[in-house]
Amino acid sequence: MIKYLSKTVFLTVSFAAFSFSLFAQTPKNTPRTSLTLEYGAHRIGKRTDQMMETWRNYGLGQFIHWGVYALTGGHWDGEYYSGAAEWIRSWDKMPKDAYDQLYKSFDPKNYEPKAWAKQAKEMGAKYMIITTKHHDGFSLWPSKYTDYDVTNSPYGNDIIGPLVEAYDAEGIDVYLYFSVMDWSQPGYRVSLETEEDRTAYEDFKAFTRNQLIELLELYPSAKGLWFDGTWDEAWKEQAVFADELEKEMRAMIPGLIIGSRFRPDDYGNRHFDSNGDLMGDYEQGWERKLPNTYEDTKGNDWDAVMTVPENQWGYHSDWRGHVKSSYELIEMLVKSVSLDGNFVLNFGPDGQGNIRSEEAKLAKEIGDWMKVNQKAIYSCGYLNWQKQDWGYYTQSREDGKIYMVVFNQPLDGKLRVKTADKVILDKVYPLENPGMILTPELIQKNEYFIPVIMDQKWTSPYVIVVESSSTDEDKNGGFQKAKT
Ligand code: FHN
Repeated sequence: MIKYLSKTVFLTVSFAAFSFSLFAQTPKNTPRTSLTLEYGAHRIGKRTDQMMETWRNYGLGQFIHWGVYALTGGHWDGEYYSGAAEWIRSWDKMPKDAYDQLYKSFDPKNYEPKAWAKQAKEMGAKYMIITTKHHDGFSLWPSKYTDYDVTNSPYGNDIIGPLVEAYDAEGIDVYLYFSVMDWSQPGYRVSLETEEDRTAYEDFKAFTRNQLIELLELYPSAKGLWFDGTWDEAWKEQAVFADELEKEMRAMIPGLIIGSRFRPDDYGNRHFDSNGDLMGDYEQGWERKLPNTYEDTKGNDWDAVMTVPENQWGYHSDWRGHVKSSYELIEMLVKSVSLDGNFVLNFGPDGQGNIRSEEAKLAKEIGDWMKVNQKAIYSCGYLNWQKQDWGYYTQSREDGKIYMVVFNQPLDGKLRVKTADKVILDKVYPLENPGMILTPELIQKNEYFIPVIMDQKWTSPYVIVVESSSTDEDKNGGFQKAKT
């Protein structure tokens, strides 16, 4: 079957490319042709089970990138590496042999997963993603299938188990990041050019499967897997294998969540299959960027993973360029929730297991904001009212309350609101002061100004709550529809 598939891939690649150019030019709402796919999306539309509902309602998550790359902190031999710190092995100024010996110095004396989990909880994270193995292949758990793991470092102990336990204890769901790309494995290939490549890659696939099953056996409280490093041509030929493996993993942990970065479809397409349907439980393509509109999300579940500097995931001791402020990160969080997504902020602890002070400060500032405003984040999502320049709407999936999160205070103190049709504004008040009732001023049908008190000093983004109901009658001022 694998052989058949790889031939098929070659024969059909031009057809697929042709179809894609057609799709790209197909105007919205025009029915398009459907390819018959054996390994495309498993479902059309969102998962509706409880576990996925929990995922959807997280709002804020934490990512942790940690591995032996943290020991170099983005430098080698006195020289500064300007790429992402966890990629330093691919830098021609760092000899690969030197990198591959780093694990012999991996002994993070200050690793305290309970402290990390407490800090994440204080920040308001509801889930976290930990790099069990990044592209270098160093496994942070005791793996039976490789010697390149934490048990052969001076630290000698499992990193992942105590971390899962600590985060579970804080009520933060854990997701296991796993890079399929693995520079440490002899069978790993970028592409399969020869029979020898194909034979070697079969070993690599068996190894990958073994490690994944091992992870799920060792840490069964994990809620999902967060895949990476699946863009190689070799992996894109593995639709049959990946589909079987995904089914096997899902059978091990009911409700397991796997995003769109794992499987390729019959034509080697990832994230979205050749018919444009999402593969996996949520879209995983939002890395260091956010969608701008709800249309950009195609109505799918999604999360965005974000670095504090421009592009550093693992520990880099010398952040250069723009470093995001908590204000910017809070805005990204709110924007994500307003577009039905989760926002995941990355942390890169140093080689000793310390969370750097800049990240600790951001976590504290975000946490302080969340303590006051979390109702606008947790269990909230998209509202179809026209976006306004003052900020973002979110709406509670639990009780329908609407939250206006204000980042730009209008100079006249009036927040413009354009509702959907047949909506009545019942009660409007600041989240921090529910007793202060604000009276909306009708401008025209479905459009209001909400006056906000100007003598109050706003030091951070604030939230106005709108309780509303809908009516069948046209009560909003009785304006007639314009006839054109
Ligand atoms: O190459 C990696 C990168 O180092 C980092 O792990 C990010 C996190 O989403 N993922 C990859 C690129 O997509």
